[in-house]
Amino acid sequence: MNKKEINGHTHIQYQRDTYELKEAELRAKEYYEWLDTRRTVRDISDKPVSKQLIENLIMAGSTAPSGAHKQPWTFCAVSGSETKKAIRAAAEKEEYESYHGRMSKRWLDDLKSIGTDWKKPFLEEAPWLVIIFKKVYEIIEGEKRNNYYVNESVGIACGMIISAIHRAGLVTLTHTPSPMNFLTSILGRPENERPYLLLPIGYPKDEVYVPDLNRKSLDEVAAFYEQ
Ligand code: IYR
Repeated sequence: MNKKEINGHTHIQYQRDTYELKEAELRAKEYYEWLDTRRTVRDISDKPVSKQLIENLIMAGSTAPSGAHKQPWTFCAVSGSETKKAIRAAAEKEEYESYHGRMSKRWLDDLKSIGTDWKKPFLEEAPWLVIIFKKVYEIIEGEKRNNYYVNESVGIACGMIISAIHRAGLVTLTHTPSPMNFLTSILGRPENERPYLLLPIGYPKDEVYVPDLNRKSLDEVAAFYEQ
């Protein structure tokens, strides 16, 4: 493998697969069409999912690019029923408050078509909950060192684990109880970590319904500048 030194650090030659344009176009189209079959599913079956599968999902998420390659994330995977129960109780307590006063009328109206409410049975029914924590800083040699682009990095890692979940034929939903600091205490996370997103993961229940929604068209989501 070819190597070179940059600022005293070894760089290795990038080995890549490339495709002729026609093939590349087809691969991009197929990947888009496959990603477009993903849906957020709230009815998650209690059918078991192995720890090995979850480990590989986490590793897929952890391939995300990150500011200065600090990889500022911890994926906490919960399968223990007592811990799931505690998380559900705390999340529902917060969500109850949110749905009964903390969220605006417009927000509640926007959620009507989605059909969510303060009850979160998936937090106990799903075989696994993966809670992604962002590491705002690290302590190195007793010194506090802030990480870079933490929200961007962790958001990308979440996107990558979500696509890996879809690839495995499993389902998830992006649960954001608010406030979600109860997760820090229940999971005993250190002071430099903040909860970012909770993903319950499992098989869908046998018969599941999801909102009949449309995704925005290319025209609505993109702007091209070709001059
Ligand atoms: N976090 C709450 C409310 C909620 C907010 C949005 I924006 C959604 O798209 C769905 C739900 C909850 O998890 O119910």
